[in-house]
Amino acid sequence: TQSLKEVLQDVVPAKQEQLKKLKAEHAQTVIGDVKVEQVVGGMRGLKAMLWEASVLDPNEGIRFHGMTIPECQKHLPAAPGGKEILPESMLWLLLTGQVPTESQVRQLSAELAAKGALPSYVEKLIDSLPNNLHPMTQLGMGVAALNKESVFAEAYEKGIKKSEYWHYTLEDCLNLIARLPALAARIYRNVYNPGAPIPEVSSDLDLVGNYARMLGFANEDLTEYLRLYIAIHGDHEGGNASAHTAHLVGSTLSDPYLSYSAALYALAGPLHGLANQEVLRWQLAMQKELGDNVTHDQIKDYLWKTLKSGQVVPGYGHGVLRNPDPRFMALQEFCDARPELLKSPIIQMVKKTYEVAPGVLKEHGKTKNPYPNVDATSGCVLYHYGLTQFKYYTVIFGVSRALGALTQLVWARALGLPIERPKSLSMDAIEKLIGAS
Ligand code: AMX
Repeated sequence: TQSLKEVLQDVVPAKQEQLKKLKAEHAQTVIGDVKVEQVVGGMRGLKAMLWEASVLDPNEGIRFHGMTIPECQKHLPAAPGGKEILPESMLWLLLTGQVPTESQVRQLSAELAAKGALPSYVEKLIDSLPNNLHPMTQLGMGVAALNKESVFAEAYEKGIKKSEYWHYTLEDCLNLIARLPALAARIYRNVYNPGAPIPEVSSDLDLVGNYARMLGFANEDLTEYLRLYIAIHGDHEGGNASAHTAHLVGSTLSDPYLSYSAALYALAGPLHGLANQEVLRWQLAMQKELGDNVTHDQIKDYLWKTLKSGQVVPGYGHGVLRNPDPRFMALQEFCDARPELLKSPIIQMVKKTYEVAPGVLKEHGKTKNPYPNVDATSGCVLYHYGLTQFKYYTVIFGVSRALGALTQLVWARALGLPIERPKSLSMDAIEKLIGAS
C-alpha cells in the first residue's frame, strides 16, 4: 500500500510539468477582463487564483477534483461499519486527486491519531482563556500557538532549497489536521462542560471518531453526521474568504499554522463561516416568537421582518452559487433518511423555511442567489443531537476547512507559487485609467 506521501511524490512532478508548460505556452493568453464593478465589488468572478483541489460551478455547485458530492459519497471510503465519507478520504482526494483504497485511508487515520495529542503548552494556553471568549477566537489562538512545532519554519531558518518546501509544509499540514480535533474538543469542554476529564486520542479511531469522543458524545449517528459535515465543508475552491486568506498568508512563506490561524479569523465573520451560528440563533428566535408548529405564512412574515429591519437572512445567498447548494442537499438527505430527525421541531422549521425563503428573497429582489447555502441546515442536526451550543458551530467548520486550505498550501509550495501581490487602485487612479472626468 502506497502512503499519502508516496502517492504525492508520484503526482507532484506531473503537476509541476503542467504548470511549466502552461507558463511557457500561455503566459500572455487573456482569460478575462477586469471591470470596475469587480474592483469595487469584492472581486466577484475575477479569475485570478490557482487552486487545484476543487472548482465551484455557479449552477451545479462544488466538484472535488471533478467529483460531485454524490460521487464522493459513492466512491470515498467510510468508517468501518459507517456509510458517510470519512474526512481522511476527502483529504486524500483533495491532496492527490485520487480516490484512496480502504487500507490507505485506515493507514492515514492511524497516522493522524498517532500525531493527534496536543502539546501541553497549548493545553495550558487554552485552559487559561476566559470561557466567554468566543470559541473561534480560541481556536485561532491555539492554531497560531502550534507554530512553535512548525518543521517548515525550523527548516527554513536553517536554510532549505525551494524544491524541498512542500515536504516540510506537508508534514506541518498533517500534524495540524491531526491536532485540530483535540484542540477543538478542549475548547468545547472548557467552555461548556468544564472539569470533566477529556479522553486521550485513541489509536483505534478515525479523526472524527476521536473528535466526537473527546467532545463527549457517544452517539454514532452524530459521529456519522460530523464525518459527512467535515468531509463536505473541506474545500469550496480558493476564492472564499478563509481559503483565500490561508493562501495569501502562506504565500509569504508564513508557516501552515500561522496561515491557517489567519484563515480561521476570516471564517469567523458572519457573512462567511459564522453564518451557521447565526442561522441557529435566527431560527431559535423564530421558534421562541412563533412556537413549534409554525405555518409557512408565519415564516414568510418573519422573513420579511428580518429583511425590513435591514438584516440579511443567514444561510441564504452566495458569492458564486446561483442554485441550492449541493452541500445543503447532502445534509438534508441525511435527515430524510432518518425518520426520527424529521420529527425534530428545529429540523422541521429549517425545512419549512427553505420551502418559503427563496420566494421571499426573490420578491425582495436584492440577492443574486435566493437559495440556501450549506449553513442554512448544518446546525439544526447538531442541535437535535444535543450539541446545542451554537456559538461553537463555526469551530466544526474550522476543523473541516483545514482539509482544503492546507492541501492548497502543500500544492502552492510544490508548484513554487510566488508571494501574492495584486494591484490596488484609488478612485482617482481608476478615473484616470478609464478617461473619466
Ligand atoms: N439576505 C438579505 N440580503 C441579502 C442576502 C440574504 N441572505 N444575500 C445577499 N443579500 C443582499 C446583499 O447584502 C446585497 O445587498 P446590498 O446591495 O444592499 O449590499 C445584495 O443582496 C447583493 O448581494 P449578492 O451579490 O447576492 O451577494 P454577495 O456575493 O455580495 O454576498 C453573501 C454573498 C453570502 C455574503 C450574502 O448572500 C449573505 O450575506 N448571505 C447571508 C450570510 C450567509 O449565509 N453567509 C454564508 C455564505 C456561505 C459561507 O461562506 N459559509
